[in-house]
Parts: sequence; structure tokens; C-alpha cells
Amino acid sequence: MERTNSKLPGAGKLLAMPGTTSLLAEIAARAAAHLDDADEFIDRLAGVGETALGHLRSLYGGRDDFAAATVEIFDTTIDALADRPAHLRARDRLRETDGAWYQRHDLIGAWAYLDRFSGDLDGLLERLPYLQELGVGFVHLMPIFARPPGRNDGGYAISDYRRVHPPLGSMTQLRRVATTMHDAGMALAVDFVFNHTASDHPWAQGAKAGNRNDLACYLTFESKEETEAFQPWLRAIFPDEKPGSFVFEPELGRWVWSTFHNYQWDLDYRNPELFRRMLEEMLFLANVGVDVLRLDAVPFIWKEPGTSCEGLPPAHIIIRALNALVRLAAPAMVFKSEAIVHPDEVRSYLGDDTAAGRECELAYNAAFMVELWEALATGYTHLLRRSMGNRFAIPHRTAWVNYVRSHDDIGWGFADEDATAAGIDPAAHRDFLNRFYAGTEPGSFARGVPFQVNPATGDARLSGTTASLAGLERAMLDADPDAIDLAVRRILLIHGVMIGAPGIPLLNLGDELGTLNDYSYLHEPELAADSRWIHRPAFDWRRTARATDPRSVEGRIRDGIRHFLEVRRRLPMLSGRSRYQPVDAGDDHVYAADVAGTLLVVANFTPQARTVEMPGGPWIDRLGDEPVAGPMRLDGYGIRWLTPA
Ligand code: OTU
Repeated sequence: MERTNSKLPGAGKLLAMPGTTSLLAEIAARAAAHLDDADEFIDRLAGVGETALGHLRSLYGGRDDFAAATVEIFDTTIDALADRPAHLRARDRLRETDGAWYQRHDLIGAWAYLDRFSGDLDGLLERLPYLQELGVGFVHLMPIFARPPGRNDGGYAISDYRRVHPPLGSMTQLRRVATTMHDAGMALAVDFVFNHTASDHPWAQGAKAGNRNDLACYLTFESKEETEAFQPWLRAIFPDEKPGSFVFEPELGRWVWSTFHNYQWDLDYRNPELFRRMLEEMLFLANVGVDVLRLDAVPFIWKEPGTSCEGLPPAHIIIRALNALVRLAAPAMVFKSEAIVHPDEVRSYLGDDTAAGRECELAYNAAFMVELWEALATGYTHLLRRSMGNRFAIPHRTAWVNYVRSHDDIGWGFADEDATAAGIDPAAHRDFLNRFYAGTEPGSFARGVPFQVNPATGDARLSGTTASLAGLERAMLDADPDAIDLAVRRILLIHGVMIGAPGIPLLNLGDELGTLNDYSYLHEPELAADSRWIHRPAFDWRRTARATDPRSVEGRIRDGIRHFLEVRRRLPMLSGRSRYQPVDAGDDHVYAADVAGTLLVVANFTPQARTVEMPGGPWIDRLGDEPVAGPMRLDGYGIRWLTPA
């Protein structure tokens, strides 16, 4: 639509505000000219306009074209709001008054690869009852968008953000899925891979065809020498594939920054037009009905010579700017950050409590996950206790996403300083954990496989399903009923501690049935080099039938996890807002944590029964539904959730 700069009546409110910059006044006028009912936009602009503008100024303020670029960025939000369906605008209004919906204690999440869980989007609709029966109200679909044929990192190389990968369905079906889920009281999360696109995305194709605007979307270099200003400081993410972070593209005749795989080209956010284009894709997905965008690989989106190019201040400002702009056009949508880095860095993507500090509302609690596995391997809880004591607290409007297993490898991302303070040598301990979970350490119960072993740095990570890492696979191979029992208890223990913590518990669908490693990826040429496929098996629906027998392995695990979830729904202190503080159980094999002063989680990380005496009481154990006072017994790998009697 033609835009005017005329100052129309609808913009009066903003224009009348003292201190309103002329840029914001112009944006308000443009909204008034373009939107049938601009009041809502202008109200929101009065709230977050300055914030968004401030962030954009700090990113792009030095440019001659700053004002024009900014107006175009805000125009993108106006256009998106004009396109936003009425039912989603209603959802916006609801969530503007109930801002903390994602902090609700009874919100339970789950994730799956659609093809492997339900075949496609229509299949997902058929499986919704299964999710509802588990109590799941938040579903994260792993990448579902168009991707290149052949190798595509499980869809983390996106060819088109506006097209669903055809075997999975269509955008029309995705809209229907979103609406059906909303009607059922559920929220939909999808991945937003925004550090890179696939090398066959239309912008990449445009760049190859000589389009300068498209080329300017990517970080490319004329010569290898230019890349040397960066290369020595960079971490190799997938060292199995290539030594550095750059790839020569004959079709461009240039070096392209590719942090991950060669076919994933890093985007250049120094270019405000690229920022605008990505905002447009983001708002397109918001208008499909997406509630949560998982921002993939957030640390990497801004690069500076001579730095690690991870977690630089402008990366945070980009996310803050995007968040403020989403508040204008689609405030029902929030961000979930995916950063698998030092725990303090992980937390930094949750921003702070100031108006300008709103960044991601949700973040994966990677240290919690890693330390649960660490405690299972060692039988000691001091690292978990110290780390959660130091690092669980987050800004008020945010929440952790807690989990025991993601679709990625496990990198042993505890803080070195926590380990050292706990008397642990961090590097040696990571080696130990890799050996332990690869099953090569004497006494190990696990069957995992190494991922991206880097002989140059000694770094290594690990793949495997929850059940195989917790000992179920080995125990079944040995046909050892006692070992099977212990493995089931381990699986339940880490779920019990995870579900008993503030934030959204995120289940890996299949874990509730004790799904084992799947070695078939080794026979698929496109997957064989990436051991993460071992823990992304097809969901085995036959196991759900076996789970109806409460004595079966599947039944024990599923009933146990379901029990944690059911009890959790009666415990409002597990809201994402709550304070979480580990407490000393007087026994280093036992982990205890206080939730908001009203719930005490006590968990035994050894196979032997233990007795501890916790200060306070008497209590009711909400899991066993029994009174507890004085010295309390914990079975091997036993867990209690205690509330005051
Ligand atoms: C993410 O993971 C995804 O979760 C992976 O599945 C993708 O392959 C990758 O991005 C590329 O899109 O290194 O080993 O700190 O650690 O983004 C997994 C962030 C990864 C990175 C993380 C990355």
C-alpha cells in the first residue's frame, strides 16, 4: 500500500507525548494511514517504540540510511499487524493482560521430530489426544520448514521459512494445527533458525545469480586472508566436517561464513535490510499462529574480528530489538533461546528486568540437564547443588525450560569455576563423563556414542537416548532384571528432579516409553556421519500398547513420569517465577532443593537406600502421598516431593 507521511488523527496520542522522537511520530502516522484501526498499534508503540528504536539506533545509528532503514523495519510490523488474523489479535490482547502464561506451573512441554513422531502435520492432529493424556500443553516441533534435499542437518538448514517441508504438510495445515491446538488450550513452538539459511534459500540463490542485495544478506569475503581476521579465535562446532568456519563457494567466487555445516550460510545482521527481512519471516510465522519461537544458535549472530564471535553485546541487542518489534505486531508470541554455552551466558539471553532488557522469555536450562547426568554418573550431588545455587535465579518475567535430553549431543557445559570450587578438575571430569556415558569407563551402566571428538582441543560431546544413557539398553542386552530396575529408577529420578523445578518441564517424546538408541542411522548415507541420529528414532507406537501393563518397563516409566506431571499440576509453587534454592541434605549423595519455601525436593542419586534428616517438617510426601517426619528413608534412586503437613 502507498504510504504517506501525513500526520493523521490516530497518531495524536503518540504525537502528544513529550519527548517522542520525530521518527516515532512518523511511524505512528504511517500506522494511522495504513491500519483500519491503528489505536492498538499506537498504544503499543507508546509502550515499546522507544525501546525498539533505541536498540535499532545502537545497531545501525551510525549509518547514513538509519532513518529510512528504521522506517522500513517499523513498516514491516505495521504490515504484519494488518495481515494478522482476528483470532490471533484476540490472543494478543489476552496475553497482554496475562503476560506470564508461559510461567504457569501446569504448563508442560514436549518436543518431537514430526516425521518420526506422527509422520506429518495431519498425523500430529491425530496424536494430540496422546499428548493431552500426558498433560502436554506446549508442543515444540523440530524444524518443519523447506530444506535442501540430501544433507540438511535435520532441517536446521532452511530453504524457505514460508513453506513447510512438503512431506510434512503445508502452511495451510500448519495454520490448522495451530488453531486446533489453541482451541485445545495448547501452545505451538517451532524453530526459528536465524543465524543461517540453507545455501539454496532464495537469497542465497539470488546472491549466486549476482544480486547484490541478496549477497549482502550473508557474511562473505573476497579472499581467505580476510577470514584470517576471525578464524584463530573461533570455536569449531562441527570439526568432523571442516577445520574452520569458512567455505569457498565457487558459484559466488567468495568465502562464506558457515559456523555449522557448509550448506548453512551465516546471515549478516550488520545489514539492516537483512534484519528487516528476518523480522518479516518471524512475523509471518507469528501470523500462522506460532506461540513460541525457538531461536536457534543465538550466540553466533554477530561477529567482530579478534573475538570468539559468540555472545557479543550486539547479539543481545538484535534479540531485544526483535522482541520489542514482536510486541508491536504479535505480542502473543515469545522467544525461547537456544544457547549451549557457559551457564552465565545461557542466562544472559533472558535479558534483565528493565523495559529495554526484555530479550528471550524462555531459555533451555542446559547446566541443569548436564549436572543431572553428572550426578547420576558419579553418585555425588555437590556440583549440581553448587551450580543450581549459583545460577538458577533469572529475571522475573522469564522462565527456564528444564529437560533431561534434547535432540542434540550432550556437551558437558557446567561452569569450570563451579567444578573447581567443588574440588573437581573440569577437563579431566569432562573426559571421565564422556568415557562413562560412552560406556568405556569401568562401572559404567551407559551406552552412548561420542560426537565431534576434536583431537586438536581434546573437546568431545556425546550422543544417546535417555534410556540408553541411563543403563536400560545394557541391562536389556544382559537380560538382567535388577539392572533393568535400576535403569528405570534412574530415568524416573532425573525426571523427578527436573519436573520438580520451577519452569516448563520439556519432555523428549519417546523418553516416557524408555526408547533405546537407534543404530539404523549408520546405514543411511546422509545421516551416518552425525551420531545425534542415534537418539532421534522413530516413535514406536507399539510401545504405548505395552505401556498399558504397569509392570512392563514402558508402563513403569510412563506411569512414573505421568505421576510426576499429575502431582506437579497440583503444586502452584512450581511456577516459572518461583525461587529455587538447593539445600544441604547432610549427605553428598542426596540432592535437596527448596522451591519458594513451600516445597522440598529430596533425591537420592545412589542405588542404595539412604536416610537423611532435613530441617523443618512434618511434611506430606506428595509423590507417595504419605506423612513424613524426622529421619526419612529414600529408596535407591528414590525421590520425595515434600510440602508442609
Ligand atoms: C543448534 O545447536 C541445533 O540445536 C542443532 O541441531 C543444529 O545442528 C545447529 O544449531 C545448527 O543449526 O552446536 O551441537 O550454542 O551449541 O546452537 C549443537 C549454540 C550446536 C550451539 C547450538 C547448536
